[in-house]
Amino acid sequence: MRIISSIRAAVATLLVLPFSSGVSALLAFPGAEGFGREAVGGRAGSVYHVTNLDDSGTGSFRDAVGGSNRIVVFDVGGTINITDRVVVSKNVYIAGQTAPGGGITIYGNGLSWSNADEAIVRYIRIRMGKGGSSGKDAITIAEGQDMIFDHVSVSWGRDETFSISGDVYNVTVQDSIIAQGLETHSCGGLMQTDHGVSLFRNLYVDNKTRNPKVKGMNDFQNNVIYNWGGGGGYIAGDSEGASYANIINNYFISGPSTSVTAFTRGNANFHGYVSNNFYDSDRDGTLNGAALCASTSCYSAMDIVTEAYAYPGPTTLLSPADALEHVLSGAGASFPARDGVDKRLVEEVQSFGTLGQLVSDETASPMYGPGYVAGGEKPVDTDGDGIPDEWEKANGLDYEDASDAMAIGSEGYANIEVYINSLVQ
Ligand SMILES: *[C@@H]1O[C@H](CO)[C@@H](O)[C@H](O)[C@H]1NC(C)=O
Ligand SMILES: *[C@@H]1O[C@H](CO)[C@@H](O)[C@H](O)[C@H]1NC(C)=O
Ligand SMILES: CC(=O)N[C@H]1CO[C@H](CO)[C@@H](O)[C@@H]1O
Repeated sequence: MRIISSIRAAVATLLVLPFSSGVSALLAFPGAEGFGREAVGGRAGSVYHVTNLDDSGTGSFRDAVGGSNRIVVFDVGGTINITDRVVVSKNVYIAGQTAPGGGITIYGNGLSWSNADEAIVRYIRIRMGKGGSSGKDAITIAEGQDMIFDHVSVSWGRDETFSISGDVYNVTVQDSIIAQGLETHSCGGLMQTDHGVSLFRNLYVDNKTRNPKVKGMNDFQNNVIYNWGGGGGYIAGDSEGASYANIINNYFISGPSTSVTAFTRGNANFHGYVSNNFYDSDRDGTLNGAALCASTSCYSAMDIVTEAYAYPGPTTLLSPADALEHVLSGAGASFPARDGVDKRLVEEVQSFGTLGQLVSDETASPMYGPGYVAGGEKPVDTDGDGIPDEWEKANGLDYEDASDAMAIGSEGYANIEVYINSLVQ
């Protein structure tokens, strides 16, 4: 098994080649992978401090992401309640890992990254909820290019929870939790674009259907899918349009709501390279899945192809069991710590079949809304450039000179990026 995994990892690495431009462009951050791995974020811009939990106005999250070319850092932690949807601008790096206390939760409505090219989004919770706009997603991307979502927790979408649909190029969603689309639609999300979506090491949990629904060009590796409902787990296209997907080393686990098998609604237009996807269907409280057979009987009626598509894969391909362990220990906004919602979701998966439920109101038992997120204290930052004094001193910067934060260092990153990325390496 280990040898097979490492051969696969080597193959995955080779597969990157056809997609590199020759000059190796800078990764969005160390560890960025897949189609969205070269997103630039706010590197050529300035630092914006979120200084309050207000819905709008100076120092608010809405104001922070409303302008382009920004690296957004958080001087406060806690829950930001939003009434209207938030629209994110181009070239914004949202560095949720900088928030003190329990980190940041955005609650009450959803966010749009449509046309927010070059987005980097890390360690933040987006929990839409029943008060959000009817018929809208918790996260929507309808147009745009080069975006990476890393360690994001997204839940309670009223339409889809995380939806990429339309003229969208080169997006990655990695190490994230996509959970509990609200009834009655209860959807994990559409992932449909002909121009590249990578989904690596994510947890899809408690959605009736579309966990996800894939169309177009898609790379689905090392994900964990738990407690999908009668609408389906991985929906293979279900359409006329052609799809070309890798589906490798994922782990599907049935829960109390699961009534259909892992793959549904495939047809001959859906071309899938499938390898070593595990399925634990017995809901017996222990993890004991096995690899799905590599034939159409296990993969709906998709067209199974023999060679993987040459998409930019994960640097390290995990076995399905290791992927599960990795996802349970770290997926979602897990720094500085997971919130009560994600803890509950992870416990559901760890019940291996017995916990998990219908949610049409996130404030009712057993979820109790977004929960309490501690505020915390930001570290001392004399020049107010977003980099704490202690780190500036330890790394040869001047803690009384704010201009060094956006200066580009030898690796090609702005100094503040080196700091914010170091928090979570
Ligand atoms: C998407 O990425 C591929 C390779 O990674 C690149 O060739 C293509 O130009 C990118 N498309 C856009 C619109 O950025
Ligand atoms: C946001 O709403 C939640 C309850 O839904 C509450 O606990 C929290 O204090 C609110 N946050 C702010 C900043 O008002
Ligand atoms: C959270 C949620 O909506 N879960 C759904 C999962 O699917 C089952 C079966 O369709 C539904 O009953 C659940 O509501």
